[in-house]
Amino acid sequence: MKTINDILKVYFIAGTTDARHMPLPDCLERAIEGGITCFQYREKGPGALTGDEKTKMGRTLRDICQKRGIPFVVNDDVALAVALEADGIHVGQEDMNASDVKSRIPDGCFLGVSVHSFKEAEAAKDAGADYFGIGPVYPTGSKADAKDAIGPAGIRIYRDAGIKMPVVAIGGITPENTPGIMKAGADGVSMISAIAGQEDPKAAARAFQHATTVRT
Ligand code: 3NM
Repeated sequence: MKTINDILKVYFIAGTTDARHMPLPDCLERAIEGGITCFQYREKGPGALTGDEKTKMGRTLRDICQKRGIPFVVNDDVALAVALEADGIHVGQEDMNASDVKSRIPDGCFLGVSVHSFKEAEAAKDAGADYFGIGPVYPTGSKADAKDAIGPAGIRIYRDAGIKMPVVAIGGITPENTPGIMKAGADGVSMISAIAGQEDPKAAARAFQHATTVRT
């Protein structure tokens, strides 16, 4: 059985506007062929789908993930996560209270929380988080309100503080900078543009799969 650490390894995140060279479902199929270990549907920003269109897209993406045995995670939208019987939900600090979310999701649906400090990490753990998303490690063009980049050292401080929660790093991550992030103590890397923005999402995903397993 897959552990949460296995799932976090190459954690692809995207919404419809992030897929630059093809429709998102095609991009997801190719990313799966390349070896992603998890997919998060994050429909945000200008041009994002809403309402029925969002639900319909979510169902299409969930079906692709289900068919290929890849965990399907919904960003921030508990009602959608429950309706689509998602494998997981991810929430940011601004978006929703993690303990509220925990109380509304079924047993077996895992909970990821974005954290930016030890205090937030403790609160997320108390709320029942299954993993932390920590970033931005590097500057990102994919999130309008991203904080300052913390570098791999910003991941290591959580490990040095004795925090053992599974961690996925985020923000400006490429196959090239992945080994240093893993070495700093991350269990996996998550990315939007480095897969969704590429002409060949399969090759991009494969490069990440390789970069998370090489020893430095
Ligand atoms: N959250 P890219 S950075 C969704 O710091 C998200 O919490 C972040 O996109 C955080 O891989 C980010 O294209 C965007 O840099 C990541």
